[in-house]
Amino acid sequence: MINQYWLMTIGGSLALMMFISVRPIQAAELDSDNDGLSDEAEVNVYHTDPFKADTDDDGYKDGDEVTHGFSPRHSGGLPLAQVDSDKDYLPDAWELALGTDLMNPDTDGDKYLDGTEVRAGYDPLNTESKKLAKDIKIDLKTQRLAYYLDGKKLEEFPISSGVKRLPTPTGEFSVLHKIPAVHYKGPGFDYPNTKWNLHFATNGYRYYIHGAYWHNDFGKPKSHGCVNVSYQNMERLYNWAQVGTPIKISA
Ligand SMILES: [Ca+2]
Ligand SMILES: [Ca+2]
Ligand SMILES: [Ca+2]
Ligand SMILES: [Ca+2]
Repeated sequence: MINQYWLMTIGGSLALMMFISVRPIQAAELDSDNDGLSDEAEVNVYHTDPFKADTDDDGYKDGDEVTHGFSPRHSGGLPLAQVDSDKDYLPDAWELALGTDLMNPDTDGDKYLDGTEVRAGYDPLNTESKKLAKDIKIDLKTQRLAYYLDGKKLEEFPISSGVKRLPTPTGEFSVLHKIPAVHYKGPGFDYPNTKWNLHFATNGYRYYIHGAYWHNDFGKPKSHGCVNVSYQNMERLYNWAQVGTPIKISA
């Protein structure tokens, strides 16, 4: 009986020791430099230094930068949406949203760059020619636009839709034409060489989502019916959108 008791106790202790010694090695939970990102995520996802809380020496911790949408790898408060660490035409913010590797220009190894695949609507994580759905959603109440690949949000930002007297149409549309530059002109306005225009409806007027360089009041209605987007955000949306990409505008 005594022997059995000791055997059970020793067995239990061994099991407990193994449990204790195995658990802390789970790297996903370890945050060695206490910057809010696990060692595993720093090494495999963000490509930051797991033993240095402020990888780019700009005074902000890696985790805080990521939480607020800034790159922990580039100093100077660069938004993740404006950084392309591996030069594959896919912004770091989109790589993180899609689960591609922001330091590998061809994550799935099929000889097509991540950004090239996404722009053409293909899955950058699948070597087969698999198409992914693109969606643009505009909420006139909140004056915000968001766009998605395969249901994963790539970006969201404020817009300016039509004023009360010249409202933006609501409903389901799609990109009909992509036009690099348009000269918008009418009573009381004249905006030559307006960049990045996505034509989505014609109803007496032609309605576009387009860049706007003549104001910075994004977040409130301002236009003659089009959807105004800042130049900073519109270039990426324009290059990503394809003829046929669905646009849903809700009131
Ligand atoms: Ca860390
Ligand atoms: Ca930093
Ligand atoms: Ca990449
Ligand atoms: Ca690829």
